[in-house]
Amino acid sequence: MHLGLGLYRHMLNAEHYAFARQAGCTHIVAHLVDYFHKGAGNPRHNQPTGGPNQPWGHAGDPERLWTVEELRALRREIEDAGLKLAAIENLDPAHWCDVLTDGPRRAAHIENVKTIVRRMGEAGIPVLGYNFSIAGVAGRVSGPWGRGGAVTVGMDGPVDDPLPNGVVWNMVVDPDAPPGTLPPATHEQLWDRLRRFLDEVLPVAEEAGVRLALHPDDPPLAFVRGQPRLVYQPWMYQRVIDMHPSPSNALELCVGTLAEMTEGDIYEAIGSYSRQGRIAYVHLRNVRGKAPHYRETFIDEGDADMVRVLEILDRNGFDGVVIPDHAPQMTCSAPWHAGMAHAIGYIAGALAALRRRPEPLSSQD
Ligand SMILES: [Mn+2]
Repeated sequence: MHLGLGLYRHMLNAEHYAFARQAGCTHIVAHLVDYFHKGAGNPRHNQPTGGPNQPWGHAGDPERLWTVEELRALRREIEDAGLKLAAIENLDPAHWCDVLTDGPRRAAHIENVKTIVRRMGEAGIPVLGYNFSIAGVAGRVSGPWGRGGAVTVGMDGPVDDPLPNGVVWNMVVDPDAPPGTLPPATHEQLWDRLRRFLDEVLPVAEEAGVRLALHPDDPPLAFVRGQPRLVYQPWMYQRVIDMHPSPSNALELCVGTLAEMTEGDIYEAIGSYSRQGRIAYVHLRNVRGKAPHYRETFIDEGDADMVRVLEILDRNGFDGVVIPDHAPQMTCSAPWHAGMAHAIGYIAGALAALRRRPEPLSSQD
């Protein structure tokens, strides 16, 4: 198991690579989508939140896909800093929103995804994290709810105001969209859209040597903003695995999102996915409560036992990358960095203790 750090687009630079190295990370997960673009009230030193009904920001240029040259340059600068590029996290909704909504440009948007996957293969980037969600990471609120008053995010009940036209995946994809709202899909339609997406893209991913890694729906609810969600209980993740036996059909396992789910047992679920070898990489964070009433917490103060999670992954031979997911903002002049350094240090300590231990403490997982 390897320790990594996820960096937002504006953090993909030498300073943040040095920070990652100094904290003990060996890998980087890179976000190429600028979630903060034109996003008023969405500070860049925190995870993107928007408001319960406000999108993060504006999506990128629909006509400009990431090039092989820029992907290679990114990998090279990360390797030059003594790190490895483990994954690209998230597609730009500008490039594939009609795959999510089954819109009129769906065929072109599927080709966009195939092109990006092929280019990642050419650039030697092994994993593409994605989030097959119409509303995206929406409906959350922010406040001083972490230990000692650290600012963190959470949810205060369902958010079902309909999604306006021109917003997909919590970003503005069409600023000139006519007034009105996006008609709601059904759960069956959404699963069918995923099936068609995997049917079309997985053969390309296999050929390119790229794994597609699905993040569960955050927050995990049956509906957010009137749109259905795909993976909002642990067994639905298994349904994704069962959909295609391809090793390129993998999970971006988000432990915090799993802990927010109302059904199942996260230790059993993580044991099962890891025994099947279907976890591409892991988001590690903790939470108190369950969707739609929960708070993100420091990694060592929530409901879930992070050491037990790492122990399960280790015992089942998981050899991928673990990154801290979101962390609370610590009160200082570098709130994001301090929150991340705290989480990384905690994970590094837990991994060191696991490596020293001759036998796992518990054997029921
Ligand atoms: Mn996550």
